[in-house]
Amino acid sequence: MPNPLYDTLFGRHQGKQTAFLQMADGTVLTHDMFLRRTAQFAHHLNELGAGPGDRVAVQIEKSPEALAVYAACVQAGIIFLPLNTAYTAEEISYFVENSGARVLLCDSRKASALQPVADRCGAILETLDADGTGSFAARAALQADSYKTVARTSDDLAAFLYTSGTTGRSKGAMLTQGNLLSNCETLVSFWQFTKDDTLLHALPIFHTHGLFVATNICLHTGAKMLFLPKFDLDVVLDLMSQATSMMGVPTFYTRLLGDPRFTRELTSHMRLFISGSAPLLAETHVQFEQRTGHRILERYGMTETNMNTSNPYDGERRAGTVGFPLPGVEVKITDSKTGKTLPQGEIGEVEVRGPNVFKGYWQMPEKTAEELREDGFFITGDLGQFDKDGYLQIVGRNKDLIISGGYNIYPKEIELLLDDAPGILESAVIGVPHPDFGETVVGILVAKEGEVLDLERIKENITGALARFKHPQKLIVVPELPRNTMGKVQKKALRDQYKDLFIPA
Ligand code: MCA
Ligand code: AMP
Repeated sequence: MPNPLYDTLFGRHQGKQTAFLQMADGTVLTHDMFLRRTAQFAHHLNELGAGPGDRVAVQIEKSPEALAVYAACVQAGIIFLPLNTAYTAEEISYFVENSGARVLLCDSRKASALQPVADRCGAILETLDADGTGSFAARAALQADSYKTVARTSDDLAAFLYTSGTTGRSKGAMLTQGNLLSNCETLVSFWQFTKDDTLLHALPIFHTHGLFVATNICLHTGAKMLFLPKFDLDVVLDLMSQATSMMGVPTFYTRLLGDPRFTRELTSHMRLFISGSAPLLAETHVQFEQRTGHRILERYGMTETNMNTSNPYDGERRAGTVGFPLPGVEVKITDSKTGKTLPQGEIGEVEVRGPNVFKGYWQMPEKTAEELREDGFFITGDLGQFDKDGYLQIVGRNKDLIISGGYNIYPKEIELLLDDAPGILESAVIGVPHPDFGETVVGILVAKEGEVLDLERIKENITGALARFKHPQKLIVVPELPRNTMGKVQKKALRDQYKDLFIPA
């Protein structure tokens, strides 16, 4: 029975004894070992009551086990819902409840904090640790190591990825098998990946970049992954000689450039460096070429769409641009108010359409209708323009979003918490330039009349509620927020005022 995503990424490697995953310590996993584990996981998920169309939420460390849960969900027709390992129990609670997940898998260190969440949401909690232990692994080990793949069509849902919203409420982007597969096939051929590649994989696998771009491409081609739990500069430098290619967020590349061990010699054998998830400064692009002789290939994507545009593999990779629409993907620049297509050279809203574009937001028809037009174009919230040669430049955002080290942070979520803290009249959260993360979070606070704010206490309130990467790096108290004549807070004025906070003089 066909299951296009499983057959293409996993099934085709059945029985192969080639090592496709290599850990930092040199241990390897073959396709055969991996797929046997996958089958056991699929059986156990069924045993826990999760079947086709159900959601399984997963907050586990990057590991072969985490990848096998993904594979098991695809094989069993279950919707895979990966969650950032930095999320707090409070954040996880929303995702489990909103998605109606039947099973929640977590690291055993988090089990006591997440058990009440699972109980409240009616989900079954099991543990799975990066070393292969945990209740889920132990019970799965008792299962058969082959599994009858559940039939699926391209239109069936394969994954939910939650993306925050400007209202502060996260939305579950529903991605189909066809969305993931079509994009993966396009990228394999566009970036010329083959089974002979070895990808230095230091990205997390709970987001599009590390999972549906990096991992899917390797699974599709049978390329090997040097599978690192996180971006550790020493380890990355150490393993670079074994790789042919690397994908990363701009912070990876600025950190590499900051180290004298990163040289032309170290990278001379490399085929390809790809950057995305956040803007790569033209300056970084130039420095990278001067140091290594390689031109980074920058591409542009979103959770809702996977990858939309890419600089060419052969041909000029133009700094400060995200290249051309990928084959099969249409991109247009429109007037935000009228929706009409603008002439080349004008700045407007970036809209995209293609087989890569998601199905909509889970149980949010109004939100879906606001962003996904009836004719299939998705309004990205990014502002861009095409240059005279057809390269797309992302020049800004029409949405209130901060991207820190490749992670998206929606100010509203933090503002809602700050506004609730004792003594605060109102707040504005902004992103300011940061040398390592590209942008970082700053909270601007106004106290209620006669109140003196206890900033330490305010920070503590945030700690329990929000993942660490969302915490403001600085809180600043001001007498009032700048507003325009309509009374709207002028965040641009605040960003201009505080733009040098983290930039060394
Ligand atoms: C970690 N910290 C951060 C971030 N990451 N703070 C702000 N922004 C971040 N991105 C905090 C930790 O909480 C900790 O705080 C301190 O920094 C050091 O933690 P550590 O784990 O050592 O951090 P790191 O390993 O240095 O991580 C930085 C990183 C990582 C390597 C840039 O954030 C990363 O791998 N980012 C990639 C994100 C990504 O994959 N995005 C793709 C989204 P403290 O010390 O105070 O406790 S998909 C997407 O956007 C679309 C589809 C696309 O186009 O790809
Ligand atoms: P996410 O919602 O996590 O999928 O993040 C998607 C957003 O990341 C896009 O809407 C852009 O704002 C941003 N993004 C991704 N790639 C790039 C890039 N190469 N240049 C600029 N922004 C990017």
